[in-house]
Amino acid sequence: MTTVIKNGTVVTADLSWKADVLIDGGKIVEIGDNLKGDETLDATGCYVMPGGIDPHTHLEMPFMGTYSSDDFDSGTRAALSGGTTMVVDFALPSPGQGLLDALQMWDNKSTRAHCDYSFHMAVTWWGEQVFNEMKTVIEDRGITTFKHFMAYKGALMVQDDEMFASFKRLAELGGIAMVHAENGDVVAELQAKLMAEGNTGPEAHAYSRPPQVEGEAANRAIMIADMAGVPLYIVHVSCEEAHEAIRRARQQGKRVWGEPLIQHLTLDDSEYMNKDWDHAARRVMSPPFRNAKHQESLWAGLMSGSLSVVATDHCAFTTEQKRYGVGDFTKIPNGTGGLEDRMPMLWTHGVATGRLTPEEFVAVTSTNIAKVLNCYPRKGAIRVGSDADIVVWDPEKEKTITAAKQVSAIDYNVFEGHKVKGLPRFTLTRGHVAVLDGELRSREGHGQFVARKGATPTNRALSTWKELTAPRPVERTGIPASGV
Ligand code: DUC
Ligand code: ZN
Ligand code: ZN
Ligand code: ZN
Repeated sequence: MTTVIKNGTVVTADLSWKADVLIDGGKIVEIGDNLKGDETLDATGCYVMPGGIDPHTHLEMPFMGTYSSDDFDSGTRAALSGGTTMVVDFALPSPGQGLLDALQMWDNKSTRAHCDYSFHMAVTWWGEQVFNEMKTVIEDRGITTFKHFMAYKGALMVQDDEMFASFKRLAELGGIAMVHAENGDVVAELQAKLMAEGNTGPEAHAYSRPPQVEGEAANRAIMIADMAGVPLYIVHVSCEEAHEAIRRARQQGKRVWGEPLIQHLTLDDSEYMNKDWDHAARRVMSPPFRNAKHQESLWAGLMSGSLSVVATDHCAFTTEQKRYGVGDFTKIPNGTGGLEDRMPMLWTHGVATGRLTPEEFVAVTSTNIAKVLNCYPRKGAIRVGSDADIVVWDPEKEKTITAAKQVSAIDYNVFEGHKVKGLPRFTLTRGHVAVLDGELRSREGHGQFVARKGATPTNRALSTWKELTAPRPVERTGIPASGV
């Protein structure tokens, strides 16, 4: 059965034009005028865009003594309802656990996915087994992006020597390094000091993770990546200090990308001052929300191209889970939701305000990350031969975000009460219409794993440059006799 999307405006990262889109067998087979199919979706007044890709989720993630509450079932349903058609989740070995072993756990969880997905691998410890398995993970499993936590001391954090060893291995294997950039040693000291002083509430979470801890770690990771010769992707960039480091690195020709989150773009640190403990604790995530100065920096980064991708770090905990940290803010599970709201919030606060063009919106929600991850143009494109992961976007459709109507499994929404204008009329995952006029008709298990290849064009360019500029011995004519 073929499906045709009619009368819409196709919007890609570099061009918009009026055209119909014909889909067969889960792929886009034709783009043009007056196309016909067995099933017709009317896109009059709408933009026909590549479905969103959220490259940063934690679904059913074991963390801080519990599991995040959205799993691959509710999480990917939430994604589709908001126009996101692919998620990339972090497979997280516990310290000492092998990479392949951890992957098996993520394979088991992800069988429930309603949309396509891929994984990043986390390097949470270092040893010969990790070194060896990295090759298998990249070459046999198609997972090429490896995250390093510079925070969460005593749990997920890795030291500089471990990070340098891992980065060098990735450079050799054609992988990409990712970091959670916060100085975990300093955070641990600040947490202990705040607690000792009786600063136990959720606001102290923000005090313990000032922009300096993020800026320092971002700079350090950039320098270590440069010395290892590996491209670097910095997740959840929340402040000017980290953005500045990325901006400078990119201007110097370093291969670095920065990823702000929709939460940091649209919510600020005044949330932690709320008199209601639950309200504040529900917004505890790392890095924490920042003030308007930092938010403007992030927006400017998206507008100028120094920041490349908008994600969510979707890691949803219920109010009950958040209350593990009553009396001790360091025990509040870190994480907020956003999968369902990323696209409408970014459209409302980005495109409708004139900060972003529709084409730039497509770039930062889909195309840029598809290129970084090396799954473009299968994903992130409206193009003949691409997967029919498509969102038909109605710029006039409005709603007020509320937990009462969300798909996510938790009992609140950090964007509660925000009005959004710009929502999916249809969302298609490999041709299957998962959202039809706002109604969710997704299928559990429809989602497929997206394997990716390493040695991307960026990897190859960087390794060529590093080889060309590597230290070489000077060839001398007259070498004096040894002095001994
Ligand atoms: N930050 C969060 O807030 N949650 C999950 C992991 C992370 O780095
Ligand atoms: Zn992180
Ligand atoms: Zn994360
Ligand atoms: Zn808003």
